[in-house]
This record gives sequence, structure tokens and C-alpha cells, in this order.
Amino acid sequence: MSGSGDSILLLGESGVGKTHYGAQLLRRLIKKDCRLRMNGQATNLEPFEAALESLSEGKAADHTATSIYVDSVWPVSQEDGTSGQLIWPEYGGEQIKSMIETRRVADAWCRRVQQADRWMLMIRLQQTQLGDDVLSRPLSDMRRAARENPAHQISDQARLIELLQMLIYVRGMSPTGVRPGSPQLAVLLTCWDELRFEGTPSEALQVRLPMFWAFLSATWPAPTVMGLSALGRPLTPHTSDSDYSSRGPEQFGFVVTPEGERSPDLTWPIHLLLDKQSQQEAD
Ligand SMILES: Nc1nc2c(ncn2[C@@H]2O[C@H](COP(=O)(O)OP(=O)(O)O)[C@@H](O)[C@H]2O)c(=O)[nH]1
Ligand SMILES: [Mg+2]
Repeated sequence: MSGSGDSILLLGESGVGKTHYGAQLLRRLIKKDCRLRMNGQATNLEPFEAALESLSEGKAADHTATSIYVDSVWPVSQEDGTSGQLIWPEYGGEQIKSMIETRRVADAWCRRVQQADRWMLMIRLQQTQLGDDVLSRPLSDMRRAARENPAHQISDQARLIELLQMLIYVRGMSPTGVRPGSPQLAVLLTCWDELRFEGTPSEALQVRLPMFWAFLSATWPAPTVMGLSALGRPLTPHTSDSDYSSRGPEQFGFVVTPEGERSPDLTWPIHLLLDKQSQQEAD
């Protein structure tokens, strides 16, 4: 970890779990029993306060307002004593959606993309749908659908590829693959608890989003794919889960490592991303 700001570009459409992960991560950092721990005074915690409070009551938090973008600055250290500042953003995920839909990257986002050397893309597989093809929908059906003329929508896989391609362009990366100096990318499959998938996270991605996986692995050699369940189980905003509030939110949530093992250490994906970057700098 370098001494300067270790900013992570957190990418995720709305509803993938960015806010809840931020709140759970913050609590783990403060509790200091994970690989990464808070080492000083964090600033700009306001965006996470409501979520922290709701989780303590065993409830899910409300949705983040669209226009918000706030960087929280968290001074963190690792077990080996290295320290740095983690810059963790909080924003309404609709900003990413409109980026894809309008194919325009706002100036502020261009700067973030150019400056951050670590990108973390959060995908909630339950929220994505595979487009129909001849296997899932016979051609006779397709012909009927064409007559009915439903509005054309690009598939979720194509949207994610489009997003990465836009970021690669803004960053000035070679579209044919990662070179030294290119940002590290980790894909986090969120709400893993609702997936009920037995294999590793990259297997889940290959099964559920094969075209996106093909693009990802052609662009980033050996991309890091992890699973995340920030909450550990579903919560609702209005009914309190009494077990959750009595045991405390820090007892819940887990990460699935690229090898498919579960770990309660929610700081693991950040640790891995920071470590990969330092390895690349050392090479
Ligand atoms: N089952 C389950 N639900 C989650 C988890 N993390 C977040 N959620 C739910 O996913 C929804 C969106 O989460 P949120 O953090 O607001 O997403 P954001 O829009 O990306 O910030 C909320 O209803 C949460 O209760 C999780 O680990 N497991
Ligand atoms: Mg949010």
C-alpha cells in the first residue's frame, strides 16, 4: 500500500449493495479485527451514518439519492504495518446507469476514472438477465415477438461490457488488453447469499454472464472475481430482524474468495486489490 491516497473506483448500478457494503466495511475497519483496520480519524462519514444506524436495528437502509457523490476518507493500515488512505465513494447508482444509457462520461467521472488505479465493479447477479437466444427461445417465438415489436433493449451483459469499454477508452488503455500501468480490476458478485450457488465466484460469472466473462477475461488476464454478502442475509427497511440487532451487524456478512472459500473478513477484497497493485508496481 502506498502512503498517498489509495482511491478505489467503486462501480455499481443502483441496488447492487454499495451503501450496505460501505457501512459494514466501515464497522469492520473500526472494530479492527480484520486484515485492514482504521488507523486514525475517518472523515465524511455522514453518508454511511443512516445505514449504520439501520443495520444496528436489524433493518436495511433507504436508497441513496441519485445526485449524491461523496468521497469518504478512511486512514487504514494492514497487518504488516503498511498504511494509507482509502477513499471510499458513496453515490446514487443511477449515475452509472445514465452513463451507459447516454454513452457520456461526465467530467467528474472522467477524472475519477483517470486517477484511480483500482477499479471494483459490483454486480448483483440476481438483478441481471440473460438475453434470449435460440436455445432459450425458439425462432418461431422470435418471429411472433418481432411482429409485436417490443422496445429494443440491450442485454445486461452488453451494458456491462459497454460500461467497461467506455472506462477503458476514457482511461486511454489499449482496447486489446491490459498493459503495465493499467488499473487493477476486481469484480465483486454482491448479495451472494441470495444466489445459492455452490461453485466459485468466477464460475458463477461464467454461468450467468458468459459473454461478459469472455470480454473480461480477454481484457484483464486472470481477473479477480469474488463473492460478497455484506449483510449475510436479507433485511428489510421497516421490520427489524431481532437476531441481527441483538448479535450485532458485525457478526454477519461474508466474502467468498476467488477459490470459493468463505471468510467473515469483509476487508478482504480491498486488501487483495491493494496488494495486487503493489505487486504490479514492484514488477
Ligand atoms: N440478501 C442481501 N441483500 C443485500 C445485501 N446487501 C445489500 N442488500 C440489499 O440490496 C438492496 C440495495 O442495497 P444498497 O446498498 O442500497 O445498494 P446501492 O444502491 O448499490 O447502494 C437493499 O435492499 C439491501 O437490503 C446482502 O449482502 N444480501
Ligand atoms: Mg446506495
